[in-house]
Amino acid sequence: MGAPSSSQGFSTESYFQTQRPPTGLKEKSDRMHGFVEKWKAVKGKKVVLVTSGGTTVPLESNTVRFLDNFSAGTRGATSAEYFLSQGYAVIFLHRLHSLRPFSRHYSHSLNPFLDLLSIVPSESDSSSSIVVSPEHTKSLLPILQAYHEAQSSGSLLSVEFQTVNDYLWLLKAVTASMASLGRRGMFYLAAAVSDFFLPEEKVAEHKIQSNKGTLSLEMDQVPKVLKPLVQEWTPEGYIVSFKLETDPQLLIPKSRAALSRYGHQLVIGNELHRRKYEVVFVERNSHSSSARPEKGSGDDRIKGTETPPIVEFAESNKFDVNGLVQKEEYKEMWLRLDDLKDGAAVAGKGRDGEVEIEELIIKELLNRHQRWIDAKE
Ligand code: 9Z3
Repeated sequence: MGAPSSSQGFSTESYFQTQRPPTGLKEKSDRMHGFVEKWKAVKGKKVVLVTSGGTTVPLESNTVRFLDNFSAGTRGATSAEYFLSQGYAVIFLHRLHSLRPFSRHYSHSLNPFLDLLSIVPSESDSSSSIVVSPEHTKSLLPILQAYHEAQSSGSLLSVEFQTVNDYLWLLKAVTASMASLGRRGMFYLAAAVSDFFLPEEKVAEHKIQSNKGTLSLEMDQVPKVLKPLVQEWTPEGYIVSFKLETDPQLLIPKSRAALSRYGHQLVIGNELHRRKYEVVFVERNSHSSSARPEKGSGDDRIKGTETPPIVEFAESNKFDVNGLVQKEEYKEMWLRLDDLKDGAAVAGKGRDGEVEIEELIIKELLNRHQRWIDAKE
């Protein structure tokens, strides 16, 4: 089958029929499959797929140039840590060289790890040892303990992608494995996935030469794989997608549109500049019709959160001709850190002890995921 014309766009099916799988797909898929099978055998263990970081779109097959986006993978790496701390087994599907759980606290730009270390000269000979300076030990200790715990229990599997094509193939493969978990599987799709790509047949083989003057590109739309993911690949998984906007006015309408289009459980909306301090959970009201009805989702209060965030519920009501309240189809819940400082960035908890919004997000998701599991029983 040939590739569709640009005007038709790629369906998910035609995408996977025409675009080649990345090298290493089988090995990575097998690792993810083995991980899922291992944890499936542990009664009650929940498994989450966390996708993280940006996808690239190569302009040349011998790639010198590619399109990229801003995401460093902070949301994904931070969230993975909190999922681990809540007892989940985590598949961390992330962009090559993006931030990772635990090591993210010591990124070379924010907190270079060499700055943590001191040299202790030996008194007897020329050998010296290296220690973590006392002022850093307190903050490093819990991170190191959690890291060792994840290592020794084998509850974190990290798998890398680079291009949007890698991402799509890996997502499909891991979803096929996770489907067998039924409702115990959660999908937390935080990667910043390109909306556009260049199909194989449009990609130049060699470095594009600049002597032709301007460069024009016509890109195709990346197929909306969330639809088959929700409706065919894993009909029982608990699926959380993220919606990123820069225009705050669009955040809720677009999040609602995604829910109605794909029929999954939850969209977490975030605006680019405020994403570290506020997000909005957009869900269907439990009484409204849905492809995947969510039972018992009426009580959305935060439970067990040590530092309460500012939470707002917005459930706008309409009135019918008789003046009776008609519930809207969607509801929104804002999670906000209360230490907003004129839009200044809030540093990660590992360094200065601040609350991170991902902690609040994951605590909320725990409740929702559990209700999703319980609704089946
Ligand atoms: C997000 O919205 C993530 O929260 C961020 C995290 C990418 C903003 P950082 O890495 O940023 O912590 O700096 N992810 C999803 C973005 C996305 O591609 N969403 C699609 C869309 O908005 C829908 S799946 O259309």
